[in-house]
Amino acid sequence: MTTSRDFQLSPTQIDQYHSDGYFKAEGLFDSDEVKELGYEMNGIIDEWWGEDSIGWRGPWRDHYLPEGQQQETRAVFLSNPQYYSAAWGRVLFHQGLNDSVRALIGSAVQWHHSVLHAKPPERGTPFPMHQDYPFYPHDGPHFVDCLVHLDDAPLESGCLRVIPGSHKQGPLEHIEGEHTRPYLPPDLYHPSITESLPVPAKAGDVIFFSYYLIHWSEQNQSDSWRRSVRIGFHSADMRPVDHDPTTPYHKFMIDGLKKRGEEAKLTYK
Ligand SMILES: O=C(O)CCC(=O)C(=O)O
Repeated sequence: MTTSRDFQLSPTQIDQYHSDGYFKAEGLFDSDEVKELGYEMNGIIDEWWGEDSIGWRGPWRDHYLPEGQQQETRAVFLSNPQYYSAAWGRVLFHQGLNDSVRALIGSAVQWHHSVLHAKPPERGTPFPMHQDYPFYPHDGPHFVDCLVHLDDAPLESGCLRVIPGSHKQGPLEHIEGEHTRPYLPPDLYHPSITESLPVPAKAGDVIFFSYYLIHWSEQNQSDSWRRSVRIGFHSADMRPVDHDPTTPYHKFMIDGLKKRGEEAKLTYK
């Protein structure tokens, strides 16, 4: 029997990741795993470790939401669920997820972040067109974001939308600053002028996408929650762009062996 733990990407899926910048792996987490992870995530939110907010802030809201509704959206965000739940810790080493990431970016893989984006029913926040690169710029292209779906995400739930092939442009200039989360200038990139593709998903599906891929999403207008957790992994020889190469940069290795390069050793002195 094939289980989600020995899930293997097909050559077509790997090709799609390289040519389009994304692909969806259906049922990578089986229904028991989704149930456990969803239950633990709700427990974490109920303990109120999560942050309840309107969603990403910034002037992009004027371009994406009708007048009067710009500050009316809701979201629950939470970073690093593995700090609160062992099941979420095990996800980092989930065999199907690790095998997939290795097939996309190579055999030495370092975990970078895990973050919950939960969109409540009816007014769950939209996200503007953006790449993930400006949120955590690194010195190479081999950075993959994995969007693990805990709920079904049909069109009306504000599912992920992507611009296939846009990752080939590399890092683009975003509007950034203290007042906003990074977003692409709406006169150049906006749903009204830029074609994009919705990627509806089911609970247990994972969308893999390059951190250079342009993506966005609409409001959740359904009557159900849309919870997903984005987990970022990169090739272990990459570093944050402003990182001093002679100082250690350690996070969990989830696959393979990290080479030392110029990096300083941790010492016991
Ligand atoms: O899941 C969504 O609705 C969008 C998430 C997103 O833009 C991101 O994780 O960078």
